[in-house]
Amino acid sequence: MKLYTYFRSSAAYRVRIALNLKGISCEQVAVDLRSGAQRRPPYLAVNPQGLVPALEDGGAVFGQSLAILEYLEETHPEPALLPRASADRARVRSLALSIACDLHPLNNLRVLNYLRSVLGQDQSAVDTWYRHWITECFDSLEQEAKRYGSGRHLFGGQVTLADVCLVPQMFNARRFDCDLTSYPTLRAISGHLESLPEFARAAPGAQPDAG
Ligand SMILES: N[C@@H](CCC(=O)N[C@@H](CS)C(=O)NCC(=O)O)C(=O)O
Repeated sequence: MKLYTYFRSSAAYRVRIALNLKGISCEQVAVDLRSGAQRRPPYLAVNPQGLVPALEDGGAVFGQSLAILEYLEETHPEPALLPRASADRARVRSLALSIACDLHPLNNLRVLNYLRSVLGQDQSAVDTWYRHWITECFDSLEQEAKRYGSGRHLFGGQVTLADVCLVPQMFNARRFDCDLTSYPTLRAISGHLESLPEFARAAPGAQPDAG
């Protein structure tokens, strides 16, 4: 397998965590988002969506971290990152999607660049935008974490796809100096997960292209 990744990409960070949890060895190819490599022909030939991550396996290449996570879950079922019962699986997907579909796309690099360069917003306005969407998502996620989590996981007592999405999003929130004092449950869960070797090895600072 080959993963097209960038150290600070939270979507790629999700996939790195899942690969580590499932013990899958994978070649990593760095795509430098700072220089715009994701929008140049060599990478567009790999992934026409122009975003990282992309995963190559057995001649197939596809993007979208959630599709990749589901693929890994189907091809390498152990350890399972989705619970067994259908309602529990739906809950975990719902938690993961609230981050991956409702929050992350609003704060993506290309959106922030568009706010700055096309709509002429200054850094303070961009930061306000960023923090607003973090708050919108984390307010509800904190309540759901209390309701469905164990204090160490967003759902139940095992690592799930929801946790795989949470930790990179917490990293992003800290990077943008978001105030996380209102989210003690999310902070406790993330703190626990980040101490696990599979999460630690996937962290941005531990990647070869970090810098
Ligand atoms: N929904 C996609 C989002 C992928 C995505 O937004 N990746 C970001 C990095 S986290 C990216 O490549 N951004 C490049 C850009 O905005 O130009 C996924 O989950 O894979």
